[in-house]
Amino acid sequence: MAFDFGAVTVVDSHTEGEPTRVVVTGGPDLGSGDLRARADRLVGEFDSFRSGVICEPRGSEVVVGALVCEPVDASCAAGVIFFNDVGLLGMCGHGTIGLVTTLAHLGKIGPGHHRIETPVGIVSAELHDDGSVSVANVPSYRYRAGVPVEVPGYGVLVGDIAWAGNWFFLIGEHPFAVEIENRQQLVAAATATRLALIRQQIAGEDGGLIDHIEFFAAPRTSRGSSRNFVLCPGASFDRSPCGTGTSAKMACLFADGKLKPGELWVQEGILGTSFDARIAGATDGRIHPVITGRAWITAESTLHFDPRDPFAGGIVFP
Ligand code: PYC
Repeated sequence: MAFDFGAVTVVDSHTEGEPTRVVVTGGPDLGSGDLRARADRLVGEFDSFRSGVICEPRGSEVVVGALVCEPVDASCAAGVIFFNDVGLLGMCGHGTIGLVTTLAHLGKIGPGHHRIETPVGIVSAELHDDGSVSVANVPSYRYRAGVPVEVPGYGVLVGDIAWAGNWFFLIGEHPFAVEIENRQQLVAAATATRLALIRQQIAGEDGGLIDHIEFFAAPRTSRGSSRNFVLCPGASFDRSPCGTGTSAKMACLFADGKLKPGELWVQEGILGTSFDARIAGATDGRIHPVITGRAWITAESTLHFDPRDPFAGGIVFP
């Protein structure tokens, strides 16, 4: 694999605790196809670039990458492909907040509305004067409710399956303490649940892989509506309340008649940070979720990929 990706410059940020690394310049030539085709090409032909940017020693399994691309739709400010230590993400709410904050930091956009193309559709983001960002995610819906899954070592867990730019399994009733101190047990239980879903061939519509597992608990604060823990694809958990996970939760609440368009939903994450969320409207049973949060710039760097470096493509754990 040649590691000639030009000068790869990145801006790092965190959104309510969850890191995003935006690749601003450099990277492989993915052609000019639609974002889905370019994303498939990224992991199909240039996967060492994905792992080199995200994995140790340059990053870690917690980081979500955002490769800025030329959009196909000229009404969009940017196109973006999200990825992490194990592969692609369809959409990423915290990552979009990080991307918008980064583009503003670089002087490429100002306050106002911006359309952004992703492999799963166009989202829009509003950069507010106070620096917070509201993301209007892709239409989201609950696909199946109350699905039992036998999880070895944990018994039967029952969850809903929802789409919000990624596939989620959302579990409200469970024996786990949704506390940061309990993260190892949460990661183990959520990983066992994801494996059980795969083995029992429980999937999203059209066989979509359910790669995000979400546990819920009562909020910690009087302002909060709920608290969550979200296992991301791979072995890491979302430090933020997860933008797509919050969208999936609102889709389930809407389907149950428990959240109406316009009502505020404050989703607390495992670190105690929160997203303010609302359903902007609904079409054919699909909600239009809007998630608001903040990101903070943490670094601007140039990444080096020396072909003689045995870990130029990152350390990829088996
Ligand atoms: O905020 O949507 C999100 C997200 C997905 C995975 C990590 N964060």
